[in-house]
Amino acid sequence: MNTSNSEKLFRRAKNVLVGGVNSPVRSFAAVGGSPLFISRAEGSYVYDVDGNRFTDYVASWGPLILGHSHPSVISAVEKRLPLGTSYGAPCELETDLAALIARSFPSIEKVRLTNSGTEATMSAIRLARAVTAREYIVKFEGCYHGHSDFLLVKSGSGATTFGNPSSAGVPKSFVNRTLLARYNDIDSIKKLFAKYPQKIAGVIIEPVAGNMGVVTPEKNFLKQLRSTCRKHGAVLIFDEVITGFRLARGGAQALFGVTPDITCLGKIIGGGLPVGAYGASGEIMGMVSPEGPMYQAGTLSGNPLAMAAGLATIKELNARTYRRMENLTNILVSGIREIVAELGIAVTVNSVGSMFTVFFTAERVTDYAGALGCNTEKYAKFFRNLLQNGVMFPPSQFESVFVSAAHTKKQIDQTLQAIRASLLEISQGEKNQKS
Ligand code: KE4
Repeated sequence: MNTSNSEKLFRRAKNVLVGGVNSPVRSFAAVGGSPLFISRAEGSYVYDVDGNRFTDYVASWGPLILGHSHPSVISAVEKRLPLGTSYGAPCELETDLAALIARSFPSIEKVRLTNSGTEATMSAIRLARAVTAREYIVKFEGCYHGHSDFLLVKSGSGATTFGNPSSAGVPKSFVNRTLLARYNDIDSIKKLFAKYPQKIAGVIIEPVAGNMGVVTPEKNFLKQLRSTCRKHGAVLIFDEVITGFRLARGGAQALFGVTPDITCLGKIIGGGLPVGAYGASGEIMGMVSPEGPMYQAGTLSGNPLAMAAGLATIKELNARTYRRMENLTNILVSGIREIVAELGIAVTVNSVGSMFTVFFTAERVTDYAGALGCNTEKYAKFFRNLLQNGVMFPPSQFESVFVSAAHTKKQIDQTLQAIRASLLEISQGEKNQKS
């Protein structure tokens, strides 16, 4: 596969962009090789600057649930563009998106829109502290909630991918109020509440983790978390930046029937343009400026182009679309399980809705330790083989694969052929090593 133009552009990029990228996980540093520079994307395909076409399962890390350049999204942004790009003043589209979010999430009465998921979760933590007048927060090992200082502790996604789950540059004083619990282990939470009585402001969790790779909550875990937080007067924050409008129109909280106090959103609600949001009851959100004493702001928050793209995206998401994406995902995941069983490769696949991860381990992956036990070298080889076979998975073991509404059964079948060829090479490599 010729990638000479990408390599040339990467060399140029590295002169002025740190690592040649604007987000570390795009650098391919975890999987080897030079990152592909994309020239255009349409439907479920991305095209690199060397003219190679790939069936895309990164979906810009989640936002492109309809696939790339969906006609409704493009047309909505094209119609909006001549009216201006940003006003720094209220625009009706912001109310329209906030109202759509509130209609989709019964736990949300009022919303604040931001420009990223990081801003949304950072603000939600500040809000939990403002509401409770407490200082400690709890996050789960392996969950990633963006890069605000106090949440960069044993974080997943790129932080784990590059071996710095607790980042340099974050003073100890910034994280000494951040406590860590273990995913799917309710006792680890109960112990923290016992050790820090009346001190924990909030608990933040990815209700389905996407940043260890996909890790699903075990039976009753979220329900027990909900009751434990309520018992101790702590705010429960669902970080649904990935799962919001991904797993269902009402996100993971609809799927699992557990209601958080604050919900964070992002990705899909911007349709591929910069966005984030946090929302809760009117009472809780009443703490946020200008109604209340908790300050948070943003020059481009509620940007009309992002609002137009987000509204157009969500309007296309109906029960039939979700069912179709889930059916295609189940075909893909079942096919992978059959292939690895036939080839005798140690792989576990975790899957929910239209998101899944292929973990290179024989063990179940139910928490961060399980994810860290995976063979990331094998994942890297699998990733590179897939690229050679025209399929783009996320360039890290600790991310989610996303099926979009643009994928077809034919493409899923083709992807399974590419996966078989990619895994066969690994299996043969293992056999050669043994002989
Ligand atoms: P952003 O600040 O990147 O918009 O959102 C941060 C965030 C918050 N919460 C969850 C659950 C998230 O997954 C994210 C960001 N996700 C990563 C990929 N897993 C973004 C990709 C990247 O960092 O380049």
